Amino acid sequence: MNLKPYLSVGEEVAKAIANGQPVVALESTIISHGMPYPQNVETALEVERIIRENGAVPATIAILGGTLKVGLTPKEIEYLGKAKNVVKASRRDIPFIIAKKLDGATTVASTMILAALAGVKIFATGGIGGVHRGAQETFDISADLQELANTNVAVVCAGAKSILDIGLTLEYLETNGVPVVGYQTDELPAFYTRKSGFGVDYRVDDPKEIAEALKAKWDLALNGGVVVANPIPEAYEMDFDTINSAINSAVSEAEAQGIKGKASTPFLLAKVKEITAGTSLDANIELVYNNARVAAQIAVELSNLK
Ligand code: PSU
Ligand code: MN
Repeated sequence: MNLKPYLSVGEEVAKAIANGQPVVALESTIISHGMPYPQNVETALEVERIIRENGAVPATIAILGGTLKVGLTPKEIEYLGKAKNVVKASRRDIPFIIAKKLDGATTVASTMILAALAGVKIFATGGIGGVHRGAQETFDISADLQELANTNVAVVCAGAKSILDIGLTLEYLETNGVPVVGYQTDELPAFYTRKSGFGVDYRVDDPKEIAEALKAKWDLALNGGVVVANPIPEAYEMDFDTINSAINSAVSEAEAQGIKGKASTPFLLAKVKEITAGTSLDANIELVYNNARVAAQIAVELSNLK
């Protein structure tokens, strides 16, 4: 594969990868479509700081002017956070964003693809896409799940939001052989809350044990990703009923307005934030910090095993 014309890896990230040092990938749809300015940029920069503090090198990923970038500069993060014409880029979009020399914010799926191309194995984000409620009618299933089935990157997230059908999301992951690991929990967290009513496949309390499982999985060519579900810290958890009633209203409004396809997830996130008067955004930011910390710890352990 000749990546040279397409891929540009930041200097610090390239050095770390070459030396087998720990690197954590970060997505950019959360910056451009998941949070408003300026909190999006502040959060993205703070996440990078937390990853460094925990001994790893951050690699924020996006497509800029048609170039696949692994390791943005703070200036590029600021640009993405303010820019208006950034395309939400999943797997299907990548070749056309390259050909048209556009800016693209990478979802979980496309961040995994770019991370894997560069050789980055651990990725921290807020939440993954999944099987949407009503998918039996709409067929709305995030391409993130198919990517997790195929691409060798572990995604540290705060579980699945109940804008999704969590039960169906878990079934889909099971069919595709994607392990769902609870970090220090027996129960899958539901993003804003620590509980979802659904269990995880394995509880693991120690980043080293997760690293050992990842190494074994990929040594054995059991290709695909792993979901590491890390509950939001108790202090920032939202009230279960408050957040669920906000999500229910957001889902009804999306249906009423006929919101479909790639617009669906950003619409729901923005609505939930509006209904909760911004408290969901505060929770969202804190859980991302928490995921960055754990992802860095896993990346450090994985680099020690090699
Ligand atoms: N969930 C969040 N915040 C986000 C996303 C999901 O809490 O920003 C973004 C991620 O980039 C994820 C994408 O990969 O939405 C999923 O979009 P879709 O459902 O269209 O695949
Ligand atoms: Mn979708």
